[in-house]
Amino acid sequence: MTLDITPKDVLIVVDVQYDFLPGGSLAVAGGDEIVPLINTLAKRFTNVVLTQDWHPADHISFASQHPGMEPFQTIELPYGTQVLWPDHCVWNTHGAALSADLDIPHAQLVIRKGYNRAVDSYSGFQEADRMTRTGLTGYLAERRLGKLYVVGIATDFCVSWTALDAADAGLDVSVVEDATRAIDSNGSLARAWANMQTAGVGRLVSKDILG
Ligand code: VGL
Ligand code: ZN
Repeated sequence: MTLDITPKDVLIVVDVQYDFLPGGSLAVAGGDEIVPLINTLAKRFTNVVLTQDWHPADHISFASQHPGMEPFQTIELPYGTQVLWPDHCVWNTHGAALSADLDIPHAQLVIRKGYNRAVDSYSGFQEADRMTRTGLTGYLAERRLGKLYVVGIATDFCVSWTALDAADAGLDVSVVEDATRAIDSNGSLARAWANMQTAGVGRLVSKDILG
């Protein structure tokens, strides 16, 4: 059965940026493969929101800021455990740009996140301190928008954190699995799906929408 996408539903396209695509500094395997599918899905939606990871060059999530530490190790920060990353998505660099292969001219909002040096922000809704809001909840409420469908990169970080926050806000949210790709560091992908299942996030494939 094909799902009925209404004019009130929203596709959230997470972090389809060069640094997360093959050749980028935090390349996610197969990230480029999902771009055509995301473009096809986006044509079914009246409302598309894009997110864009957008860090200052000295961002606290970068291993380069912590002498002796390597990417994918973790540190403890005031807001909790932080995975350290290669430098990525530094604002105004090519790596931070949205892929030019995205063909979604009708996208209406780009949420930038991770611009505060001392706090990471995987979710499109709030920073990792779980206090600082991006405004996306208010935008969706004011526009009276409905169900959310989340696609993009990376399934186990920015996609799942965005979906979990949406569920937490009481929104109806699903992840379209074949339109995502994962980093999968230290079991993060299995953990993300378990957390999403517990939170009531739907798990779909693109065929459920496209037929
Ligand atoms: C992301 C790690 C660091 C993501 C962003 O888009 O999933 N992952 N920054
Ligand atoms: Zn980042």
